[in-house]
Amino acid sequence: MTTGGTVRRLRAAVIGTGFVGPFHVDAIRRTGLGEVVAIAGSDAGRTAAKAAALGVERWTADAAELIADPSIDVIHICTPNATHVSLAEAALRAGRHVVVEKPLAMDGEAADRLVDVAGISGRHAMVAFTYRGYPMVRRARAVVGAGELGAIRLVHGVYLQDWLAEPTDWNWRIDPVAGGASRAVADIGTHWFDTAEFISGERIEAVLADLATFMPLRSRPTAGSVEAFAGVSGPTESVEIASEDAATILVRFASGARGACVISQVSVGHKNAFELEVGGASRSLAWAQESPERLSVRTRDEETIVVRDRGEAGPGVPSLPAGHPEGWAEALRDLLRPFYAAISDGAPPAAAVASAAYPSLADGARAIHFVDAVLRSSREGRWAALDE
Ligand code: SOE
Repeated sequence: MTTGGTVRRLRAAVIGTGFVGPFHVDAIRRTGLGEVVAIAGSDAGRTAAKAAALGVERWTADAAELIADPSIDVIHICTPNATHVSLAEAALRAGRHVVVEKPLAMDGEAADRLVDVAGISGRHAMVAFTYRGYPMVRRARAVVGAGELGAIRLVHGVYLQDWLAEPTDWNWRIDPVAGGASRAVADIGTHWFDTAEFISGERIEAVLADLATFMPLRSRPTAGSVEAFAGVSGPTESVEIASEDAATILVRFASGARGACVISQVSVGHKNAFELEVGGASRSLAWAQESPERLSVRTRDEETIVVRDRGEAGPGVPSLPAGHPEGWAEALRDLLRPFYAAISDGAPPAAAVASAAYPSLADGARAIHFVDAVLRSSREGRWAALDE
């Protein structure tokens, strides 16, 4: 979209002002294709303060007001999990393009319904699988896609955090009404699942999962909300916990490849240790989020460290020169840019989805079917298929 030789920036609004919402504000601006015209949050005072801090002029405690505003092109949904589907559905029906945080929905059925709504809306809709935005994740996908590893045998790894390691740590993700039946798997296991499939090009068809709740009681603040990674202060009450602190999961791929992952938010000393290895018949390849600018590629007799160079930046993204570390915030920017470009260019949503220009709601729904299968498997003590 151009006006008088300049690109018309898409007008975006971000709903949700907790941990991730402000990073969406930043990433939208850094795509060069969008401007943030408004934010919405559940608490008027907190939202006003965030708007001031982020330099966003308009704010509201009523998300519906932004969804209904025809001058807004794109709505970002960065709210607790339980509200993703209703907000996304309302935004799509109102004619907005949507970016939805993961996990897309509270269960597979709701996720599938939302995919259908998106399909008939004629709007672009994506789920924020941020880790796909890392240059070396895209490079890993290209290496595997070029057949350099040979037939894939094993895909395995971990996603370990420690911000919920103490019974006094709290966040809405622990509350099943806001977060859902699954916690660690829904919150970060979905990233592992999506990135494993994105890099390996393989599809997980079944899981055997064992979920663990090490702290059956936690202290919940009696007032106010606590953002992810923030400490708790003020009075608390003791509540019983049903969702998992950690999960060990065996995975089986449609091709016959096998894998496993350990997902945990209570692994002391690990902040965001997301690691993935793909082993093929002739090479194996490994990526680790905390050293995101390198890949290790091994043969039987040598290990090569592949580093990010100029070629890995997304098209049009003003990425930093190699050697100037890029990380999570840049990955979100690089994930959003093709989405905003597709809207600006008037690309049909179906074509953008078919070319995997961005992670689609169908990709988001697949990850929810993974979560459902993990819960089923752990409950019933058996292998569970994603498409049961
Ligand atoms: C908290 O576990 C969290 O912020 C997740 O919600 C994000 O998706 C992940 O990228 C980092 O950790």
